[in-house]
Amino acid sequence: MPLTLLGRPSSVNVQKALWALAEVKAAFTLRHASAMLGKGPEYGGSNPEPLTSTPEYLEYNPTGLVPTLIIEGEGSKPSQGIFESATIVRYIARKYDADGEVFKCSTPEDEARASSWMDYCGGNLSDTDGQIPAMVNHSTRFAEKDRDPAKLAEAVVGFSKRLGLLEEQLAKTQAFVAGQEFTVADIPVGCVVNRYIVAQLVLKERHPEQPLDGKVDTPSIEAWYERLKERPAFYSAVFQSELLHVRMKGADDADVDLPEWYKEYMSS
Ligand SMILES: N[C@@H](CCC(=O)N[C@@H](CS)C(=O)NCC(=O)O)C(=O)O
Repeated sequence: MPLTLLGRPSSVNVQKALWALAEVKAAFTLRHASAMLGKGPEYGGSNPEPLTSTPEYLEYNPTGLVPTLIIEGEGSKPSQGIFESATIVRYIARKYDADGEVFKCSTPEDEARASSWMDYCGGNLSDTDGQIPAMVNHSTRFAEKDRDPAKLAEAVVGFSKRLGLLEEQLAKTQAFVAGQEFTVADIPVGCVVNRYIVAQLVLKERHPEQPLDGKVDTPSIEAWYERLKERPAFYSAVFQSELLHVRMKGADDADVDLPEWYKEYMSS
């Protein structure tokens, strides 16, 4: 069944869907959709009537947010929209990796272990008094005159203090979020942590003088993050998307096959 993903690769939640689709090598069409298109300095033009507020879009995703995955209807079967990034990731795993070759979640208990961390990521870990948006706003989304390296550093330091549980878990597993194997849990958590790591790359390259006083060390998270970077699907769908989003060098020098949607995004 043909798939269409609606969203923008600069969204941390869309990156989750892009990464999962790339892991299972599912064919899909990316259609750019966002209420933000035209608003931030990274986008040209204006978009007073975004696709995401049309009745057609809201039929598929009543939240009006991105991502939305559309399973195109066939014959008498109507198209179906799936929303909420964690649900999209779980659907992709179930549908395109039924044998658990990529995501090692074969029993209901494995699935529940992974799901706990996904829900934790969507709840407590991401509910951060604006730290996650601040990381991207002060790296790229705000007009240059409104970006404040001190605020960027404050968001990074604040978020590092929220990573205690995850650091403990990864120190225990010494491998992946839900245990010894890569699972769907690594996807949402990896996308959020990627934003945090890339914010630090921005600080290092553009504001090396900016102190990061109080930042908590997270060695097990960093070791896991390096393991994620070895996965071509993560590298292009998440790491490179974010580098491109914040206009950092190195976005196109990876030794991996870039997906078609990514090449189009780069040249748009
Ligand atoms: N809980 C939702 C949150 C979705 C969400 O907040 N998406 C943001 C982008 S990260 C959004 O749609 N922003 C407005 C837009 O881009 O139109 C999910 O995980 O899918």
